[in-house]
Amino acid sequence: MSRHLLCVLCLGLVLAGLVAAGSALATGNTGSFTRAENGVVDYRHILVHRSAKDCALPAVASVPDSQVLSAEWVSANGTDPAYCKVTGLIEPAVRWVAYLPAEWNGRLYMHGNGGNAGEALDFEGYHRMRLNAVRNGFAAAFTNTGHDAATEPGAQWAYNDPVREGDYGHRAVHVTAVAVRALLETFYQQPAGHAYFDGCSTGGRQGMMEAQRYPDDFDGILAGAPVFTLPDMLWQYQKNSLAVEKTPIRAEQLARLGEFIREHFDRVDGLADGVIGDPLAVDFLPSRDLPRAPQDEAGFTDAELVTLDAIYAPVIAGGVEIYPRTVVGAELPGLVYRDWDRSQVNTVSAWVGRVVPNADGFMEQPVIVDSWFQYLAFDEDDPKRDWRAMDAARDRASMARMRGLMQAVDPHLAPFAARGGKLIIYHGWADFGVDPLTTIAYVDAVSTATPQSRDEFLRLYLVPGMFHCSGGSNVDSFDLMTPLIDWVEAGQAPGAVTANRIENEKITRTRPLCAYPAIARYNGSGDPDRADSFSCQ
Ligand SMILES: [Ca+2]
Repeated sequence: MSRHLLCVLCLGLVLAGLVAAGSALATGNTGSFTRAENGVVDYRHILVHRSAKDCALPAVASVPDSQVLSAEWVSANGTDPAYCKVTGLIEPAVRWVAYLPAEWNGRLYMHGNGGNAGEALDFEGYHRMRLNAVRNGFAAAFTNTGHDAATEPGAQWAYNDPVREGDYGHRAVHVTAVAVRALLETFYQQPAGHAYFDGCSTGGRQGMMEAQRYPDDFDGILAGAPVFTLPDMLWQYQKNSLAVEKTPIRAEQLARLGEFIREHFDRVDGLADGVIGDPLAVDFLPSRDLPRAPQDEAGFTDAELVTLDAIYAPVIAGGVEIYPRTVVGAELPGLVYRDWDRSQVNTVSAWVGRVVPNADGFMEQPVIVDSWFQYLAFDEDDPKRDWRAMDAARDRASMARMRGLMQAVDPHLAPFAARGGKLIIYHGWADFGVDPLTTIAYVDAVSTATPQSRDEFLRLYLVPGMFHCSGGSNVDSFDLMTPLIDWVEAGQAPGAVTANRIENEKITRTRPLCAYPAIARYNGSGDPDRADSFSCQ
């Protein structure tokens, strides 16, 4: 009976993990091309026309190093334009899909993956991203990175498989970009004039990897909330998971924590709006600052304060900081979308489902660290490895090979900059899954490592209150792709970009996103829900 119960729990955990992976898939920001009319470059101008007769398999089958598996003409339907859908395979298991529009603007758009990747090529959220690009005239491409998450969930697919680890790490996006460029040249009888990459989370890491390793693949790269310090980020997840396993954070205590932070730190940026606009100006240590039980009946116990101190602390291994401290902001409730559907929304803290159980009792961080520590973080895999028993100071050296495959921390972007490449990175200040301080540290490192002025090829936009890639307590809908294209093709460097908060399909707030290190400051008067009441300073 107890064994049966355990299995039911096991299954529940696996299913919860799949559900979480599904939602992580769709955490990509979907604002690209939404402000096309603001662009200097008219990328909706059509250069080449194709029809169903051009979409026969023999006609598109010749792609070097790639097997073309299918070609299917998809007729226009309502607002969806007609396109030729082509799928292919690059050995050993990198599957790709490309949508080639009947009316082509001469450009390639490729979007990235989420979480552990391995998504189905027809996954609805990504299909919609590609259609969005096709609607604007782009050919659109995507790869599963060389494994299938449906048959091998979590990181199991990487068990003793360095080839697929390398495909997921960096190779799959590159070889797909090369293959689809060749396909475009065959189909349209002319090469793509410009190519763009758009990804968040794992997709953000892929974008940075492309700029660092394969600088010729893309002219413009939009990289959101990049998970680029793998596998070191997992030590942060391990630290948090050990802490909450010992003393959990109860839901009512998380609410009190959020309330304390709002009450004490919301105004630090000059405006009480429920958004921590300048987290770097906040100094917070739970055991020093929070009210204590039992003196305060709504206070925190000593054990709870130990857990909270651990969550906010950096990871130090052998005297070296290998992952930064946690900034405040993610505790506050904000919008969380269900899968790719922004109309299905929940309002919770970003801690929920990560280090505090969600309604299904699921927490993502221990599940991720468990699977990755067994199959994808260490140079030697071990399905019996207990994530709790690992020690960063002792065991981090055993990640050297995997760091080489997974991390995208090389700040030397000179080749990318020299060929005219432009990189825009964005990151939510209230991203509890991937610390925005890692991204800031990278951008600062690029400034010193690359001879060209960083202003000429790299922008960072930090989004106050935004969770991982989207959602949160502030604005989260913005089009950085249109300014990126203007930068690449018209030499117009991006400045402040207006972002929206959208609720029930209505814009309820606009704010400027400022290029780092500037911060959007309230002017002291005017509607706080209007972007023109703020200045980048
Ligand atoms: Ca504020």
